Amino acid sequence: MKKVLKEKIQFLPQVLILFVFAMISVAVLHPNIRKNLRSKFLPEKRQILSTVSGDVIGEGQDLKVVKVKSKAGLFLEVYKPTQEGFSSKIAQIKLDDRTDGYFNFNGRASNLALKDVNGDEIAEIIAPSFDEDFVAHLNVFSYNNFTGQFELISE
Ligand SMILES: [Ca+2]
Repeated sequence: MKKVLKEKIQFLPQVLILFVFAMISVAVLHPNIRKNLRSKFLPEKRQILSTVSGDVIGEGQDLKVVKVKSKAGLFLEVYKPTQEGFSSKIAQIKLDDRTDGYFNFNGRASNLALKDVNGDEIAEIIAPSFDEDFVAHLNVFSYNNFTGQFELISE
């Protein structure tokens, strides 16, 4: 009887190791746990939804407009090419809505487009989105030369 108890105690460290190993395996294999662990260790996921190029500030140079989705919401980012061949971010605009949207642009479904809508010969950025009630919004941003900012000109 005493011998059996002693053997059980001897096995205890091995059982503990097995138990810890099993816990780690569950954490690695279970998608939800893995997702939670990953979100704690990795930087915020950034998804590029769409990219267009055009002269959106009227300087005769094509700028790159990127529609981005991240945990913080929907964003438009505007990049200007530099002489060194890189591009520098000149604007980051946060959209009020969090869900990407599409609209009919020149007969095609588009989630980002450039078009001069106010007739000043400078293209506006058109970025559709959906609000929490799934109501579609067509966000139109125009560059203001005086403030150096992109301003929402649609409702
Ligand atoms: Ca315009």
